[in-house]
Amino acid sequence: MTGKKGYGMKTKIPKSHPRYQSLMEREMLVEGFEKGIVVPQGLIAHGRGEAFDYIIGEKTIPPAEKAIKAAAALLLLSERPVISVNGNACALVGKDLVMISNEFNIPLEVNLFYRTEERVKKIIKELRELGGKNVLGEEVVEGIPHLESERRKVSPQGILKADTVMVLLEDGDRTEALKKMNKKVIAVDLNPFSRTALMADITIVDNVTRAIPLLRKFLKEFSKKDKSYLQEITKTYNNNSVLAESILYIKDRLIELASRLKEK
Ligand code: PTJ
Repeated sequence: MTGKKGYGMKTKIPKSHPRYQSLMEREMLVEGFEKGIVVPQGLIAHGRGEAFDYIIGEKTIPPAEKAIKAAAALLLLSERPVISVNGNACALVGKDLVMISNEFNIPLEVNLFYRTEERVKKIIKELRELGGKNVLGEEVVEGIPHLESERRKVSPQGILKADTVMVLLEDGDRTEALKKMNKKVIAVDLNPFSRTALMADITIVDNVTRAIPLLRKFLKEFSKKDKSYLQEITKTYNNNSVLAESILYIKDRLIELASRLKEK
């Protein structure tokens, strides 16, 4: 990858670099920032995510895979699922989200914490240029009660009437508010301690760049299964115990890394 103008893609990042994937994600965010899709705060939020990703070993850990399977089953069982897209999600996994949306008839709704109408338009345009057929978020109502942030503005065709909302890199308040509206919430958040992670019905503790392609794979696989198979997955899924598994995974990994150092 070599570069255009601006901050992004200036430096050639060799594919052999041990941190190639992580560095490329930064480039995607910087490019999104230059296009006006990602906010500067989004760059900081990604840094927090990176730290957790480093700790889990930058791979999809078994509890995350369990949560992704449950998310695929729930999305297929839901009558009106919606995927909420913010700036970071668009920059990192816009194309994958568009493919999921088109293939499984799940609308994408642009919903921003740092909302400006200009940014909403830019993100909608980007998702449409990536092929998105059902992208909402421009015509909104103040639909989420007791939520003061800009995220309260939702589409009457999308999040307002959704039974399941998938949120990526989220702040905790809206998850709580969506739960109060009796909606099911699926969250992707590398931080297993965040309020979003604790409040959601299904929390995927994984990087969106791995979780979303894997979700697509399970959606494809599960769309061939019957309803009772999917219901069994959602019925037996327990988010608290899966979250606990993620935290214990981190604990065991840290102990192992520390013991290896001591043995040296
Ligand atoms: O585009 P906007 O205006 O809606 O703003 C988006 C941000 C991300 C700035 C906004 O939602 C925000 O401030 O989020 P928070 O409260 O910082 O929460 C983001 C969460 O996502 C944190 O818990 C991070 O650990 C986590 N995170 C960051 N990068 C990733 C991630 N989780 C999964 N994959 C990532 N790549």
